Parts: sequence; structure tokens; C-alpha cells
Amino acid sequence: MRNKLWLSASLALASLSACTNGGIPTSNGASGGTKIIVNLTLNQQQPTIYGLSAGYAPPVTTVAVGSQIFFQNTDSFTHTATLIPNVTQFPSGSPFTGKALTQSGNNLSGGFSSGALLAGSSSQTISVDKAGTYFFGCFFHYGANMRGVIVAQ
Ligand SMILES: [Cu+2]
Repeated sequence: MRNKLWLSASLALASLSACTNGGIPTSNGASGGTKIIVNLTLNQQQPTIYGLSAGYAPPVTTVAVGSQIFFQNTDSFTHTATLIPNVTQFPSGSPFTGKALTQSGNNLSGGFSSGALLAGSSSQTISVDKAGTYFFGCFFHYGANMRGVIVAQ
């Protein structure tokens, strides 16, 4: 029951956000830039120099300042890709609040969340605006090490 209610809410959110993103398409891979695949089924946990990572491919994405990225959920589950601000390593417990479920932000330095990304859908386009190491993760599966890193240089 609770799950069903939640699913309806997230579907409503997803359709809302699809209409409010400055005309940039938000579904089916139409977003621009370097694609980070979101799939906890296929991308098994692996070590990185930043710690264990699962669910994102690649687990560490290196991109140039001035370019763009986006996330595409190819899984059959809902995920998020949400920045963990102001950290130099992955926090041990989940750093996220319910705000992660709403799409927000369009650059790395200002913070972002894909919002609840339904199966098959893509995030907004995110500008790589400032060099740095950016940690992010999934609201739903942080405890399963669904985490990744973007290195902007
Ligand atoms: Cu997830």
C-alpha cells in the first residue's frame, strides 16, 4: 500500500519535471553530454580509489570543465543521482533527505539531484562548471553502496 502511494507520487513528480526544464528533453537519452549509466542490477559493486561503488557506470567519470553530463536509468528500478555536497569521501550513513526525490540543480558546483529517475528515463543536463571531485549517490540504495564520483578537470 505504502509503496503504491509512493509510486503514484513519484510518477506525478516525474511528469511535472519533464515540463519544467527549460525545454531540454528529460527522457529517453535525449539529454546532452557525457552519459553516466544508472543500473544497480548490471553494475555490481567494485572498489575505486574513493571507496566501494555500485550502480553507476562508470563508477568514476572524468570530464572536462565546460562540458556536460547526464544520467540515464537503464534499470527496472527507480534511482536517483544526487550530489553529496562538501565532502572529500563517502559518508558512512546516507547523507540524503527527501529533497533528493525532486529534480534540482543544473551544475556540479551548485549541487544537483536527478530526482526519482524512473526506469528508462534520463536526468536533466548538468554543466561541469568548476574543477573538483564530486561525490554522488542514490537516495534509495546508498546503503548498498550505490555511489559514484565525478572528477572535473
Ligand atoms: Cu538506486
